[in-house]
Amino acid sequence: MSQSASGQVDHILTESRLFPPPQKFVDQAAINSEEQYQQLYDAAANDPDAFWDAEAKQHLHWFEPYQQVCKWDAPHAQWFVGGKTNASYNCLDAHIAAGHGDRKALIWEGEPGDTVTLTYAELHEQVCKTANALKALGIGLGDVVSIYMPMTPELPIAMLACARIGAIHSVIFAGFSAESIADRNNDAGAKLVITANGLYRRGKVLPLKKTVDEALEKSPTVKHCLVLQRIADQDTPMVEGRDIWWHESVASASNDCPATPLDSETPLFVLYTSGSTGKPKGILHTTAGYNLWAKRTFQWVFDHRDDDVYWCTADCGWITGHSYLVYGPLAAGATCLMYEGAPNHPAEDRFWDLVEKYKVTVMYTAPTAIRAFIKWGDQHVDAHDLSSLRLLGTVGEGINPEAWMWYHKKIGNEQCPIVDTWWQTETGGIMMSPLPGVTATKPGSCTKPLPGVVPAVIDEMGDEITGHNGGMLCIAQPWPGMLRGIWGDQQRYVEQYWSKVPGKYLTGDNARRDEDGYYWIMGRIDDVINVSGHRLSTIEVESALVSHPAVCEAAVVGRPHDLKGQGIAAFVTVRDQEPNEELRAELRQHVRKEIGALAQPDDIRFTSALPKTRSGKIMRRLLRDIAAGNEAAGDTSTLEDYSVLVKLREQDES
Ligand code: 6R9
Repeated sequence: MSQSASGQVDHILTESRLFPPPQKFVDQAAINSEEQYQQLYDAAANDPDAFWDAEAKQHLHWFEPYQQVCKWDAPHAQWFVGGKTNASYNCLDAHIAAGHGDRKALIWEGEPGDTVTLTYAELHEQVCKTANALKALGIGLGDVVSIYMPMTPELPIAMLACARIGAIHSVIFAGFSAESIADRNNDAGAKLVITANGLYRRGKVLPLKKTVDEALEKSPTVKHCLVLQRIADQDTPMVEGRDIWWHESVASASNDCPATPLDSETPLFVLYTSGSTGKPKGILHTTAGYNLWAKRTFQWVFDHRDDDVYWCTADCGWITGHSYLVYGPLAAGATCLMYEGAPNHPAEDRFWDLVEKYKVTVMYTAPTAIRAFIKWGDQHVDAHDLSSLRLLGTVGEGINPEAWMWYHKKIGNEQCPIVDTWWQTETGGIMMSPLPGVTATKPGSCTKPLPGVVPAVIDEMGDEITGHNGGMLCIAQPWPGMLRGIWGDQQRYVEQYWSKVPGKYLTGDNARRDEDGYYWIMGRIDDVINVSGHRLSTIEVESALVSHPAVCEAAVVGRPHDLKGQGIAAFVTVRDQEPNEELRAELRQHVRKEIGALAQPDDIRFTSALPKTRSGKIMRRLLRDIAAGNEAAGDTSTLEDYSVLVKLREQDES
């Protein structure tokens, strides 16, 4: 093997299994032929203005028409310029106007088992009352509202109430520290924080309001705090003049609150996402383009039908919760299941219990959850009837082919297509994914771009890679759901996304395109490992490890190596067995056999858990520091469980 050409990433793992959609699925799918997909794709690529004009007219409500479909002043885009719409109207009023007010919008279950069901008409009423309560607190057009809440119905209600009056929401994962909340409040200039007096997590109560109180000591822009009483008998000190109970102010508010006609480019929300170094950045999305992208990608990718019970397991604190629990499905009139708590409470079968109980038809979750289910054992799945499921989705990380196969067989009973959806906070919605009634899937590939998405794979010299090796994944044309900037830092927006490859959006991921035009995400650009001049992708080595029956999860990073430049360090969790030297040798041999000597890890460290973000992504950056024997540096605020890092460090010292 010669050294990687022009900084391309070598491709070493071959996955040749192919799964065409089951005929039963094809027969009922809205888009069910390759020709249909190609027609849509070509129409959007050849004449984007005409394509998106027709889409926007058909799929959004317009109080006033727009004058221009897309104004592209690179790298700044405006979509549906001069038009007036409202995302809350599109998600609620539009369905009531169409006579579907009685349709179920949200079916919610709390961790303790309490439930709430809201029809579109009922959700509309709650949103209107909440919007009026916000107005009474002085919130209006352009004001930023931080939302730090449990996964209760009031969370999407608060988001939609902001959208209804042109306030900008900034949802913060309920789990972040007081320091992180204050940072986000200050960066965005938030005027109000909405929270709850507590949150159930694995049967325990986390005192959210206490954390917010601490944050508010360092958040001078915040004037009020609206507090949901999630926990009945919890002592909750309220600050006179600042803190207001949700049940007092919302209950007494009027239910009459027409949606404000908002300019298409009115900011809808900021969502903070961690940079690999430095402070988190507030990704800005605006009203019309984002709403259209979330709605249409939802309909295309999940083949949405009115009788579906759709369940996205993501938290609203993550972009997936914004686009595929709130704005996409509600704009499409879907019935959404929402669950408050942990997947292993009271037992490891909670998700399957919910699927059976609510007859979920479409389920969208993350590889990290799938790997946890595998680890917990098949008996939890076997105890439930999952025959209502017709479609499965994943998002957040690459899915290792063996985890894909488990999802396909064990959860999908080989009857459900799997949509592996690649996208980012910045893209607003799904960019690449199979269309479930069309695309034959390959485990580990997000397959093809959606209409309107023009990907390009670029090498270090800035040239497009036409072969099958990997390079920087870029997007060559603006699309309606794209971010409009980084809050308060337009220069960082230009530098980070538009400077390295001129004229193209830099995703920060590496990818390769195979012989069939399928895309394979190879991990973050920063995570590439350079072994003796060969550039290897983390996911391929990880997938080779995970294909060994003893391995549950694997994270692979580069570490300094005297001879090779970088050596490979693998952090591995195993399924029900005690790891030992024999297994370590066997795993090295296994990787050698699967993908070659070059990719054989120099160190394998067994661990009980990997450091992850709150949305479940493995934080390889921290592992890199540990593998190199350094203190983990940089931002650790997004780490889900700090004790994992501490344990790994201790192991290192022992
Ligand atoms: C939606 C979301 C974005 C990053 C992205 C990539 C990784 C997401 C993926 C995937 C491989 C997939 N990622 N989906 N990698 N296959 N299907 O996750 O947004 O939290 O901003 O993360 O996640 O690395 O660049 P966000």
